[in-house]
Amino acid sequence: MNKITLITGATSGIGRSCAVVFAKNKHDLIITGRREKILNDLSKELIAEYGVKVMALAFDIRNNSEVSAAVISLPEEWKNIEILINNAGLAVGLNSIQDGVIDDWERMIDTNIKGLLYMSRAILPLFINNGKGHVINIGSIAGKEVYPNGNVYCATKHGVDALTKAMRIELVKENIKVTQVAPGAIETEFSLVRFKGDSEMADKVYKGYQPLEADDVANSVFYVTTLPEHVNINDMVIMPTAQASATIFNKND
Ligand code: NDP
Ligand code: 8X3
Repeated sequence: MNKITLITGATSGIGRSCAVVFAKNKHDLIITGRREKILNDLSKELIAEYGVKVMALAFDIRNNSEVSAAVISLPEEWKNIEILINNAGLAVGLNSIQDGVIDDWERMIDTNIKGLLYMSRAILPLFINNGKGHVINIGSIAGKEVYPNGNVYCATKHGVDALTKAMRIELVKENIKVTQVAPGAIETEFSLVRFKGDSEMADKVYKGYQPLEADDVANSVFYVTTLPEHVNINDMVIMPTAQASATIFNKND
């Protein structure tokens, strides 16, 4: 087997781009997400194009029984995972707290915080057993700043920021690297999900400036895995050149 990398949320956006970049660089992959057909199609594509091994596992990361069953079901040779990319996540809605939709809050908290914890809880014992590993958590500029109506999404990404620091403190003695990659605006399915399928609203988010592409982030994620054993990047904030903060853009309209 090549080096094994597990990527959550590989059916779209950053996760999908990471799958392509890591496969290109000869990593065998465990790719996850809920949309099974997309996972299976991607899996076939990566095997054919790059000659790597790919295991597709479809499950809902919000459900701890599904997460642990998927990890337990891995054949022994696939348990030698070296890199975990905790990428699956989403924003749903953009409302003030007083107008908030409880179900939206629960989807974000359950996916972005609890899902990342379930996945980490399942994989970290394997890393500890192997005496090494690298966790890369996909945070956000929303985990560094709070913006109007971003409340719960920002709280979940501040949670990812805190959990990344916690993991680094708790895993340093285990020879496990922990990195956060925290991007600004990237054109993916993110805004379509946030605006519940309203493509006009989603398109507006990326108008008048050049957002990041998923590949920009995937290449950065890959870069942090290429450093020498004794070097770790703790935190990487990656922004479009035209974005100075969560809310300040250089837009031409
Ligand atoms: P996409 O919507 O394109 O991708 C999100 C991925 O997460 C999909 O593969 C989706 O898979 C998966 N996912 C969502 N919910 C679940 C679930 N319950 N169980 C399993 N998988 C799930 O968005 P991005 O690629 O942009 O987002 C990836 C990460 O990057 C997220 O954590 C997001 O918060 C973060 N981010 C995004 C930014 C942006 O501007 N786009 C900026 C900063 C950070 P499926 O639907 O098949 O389950
Ligand atoms: C996604 C970026 O600024 O829309 O995490 O929250 S933002």
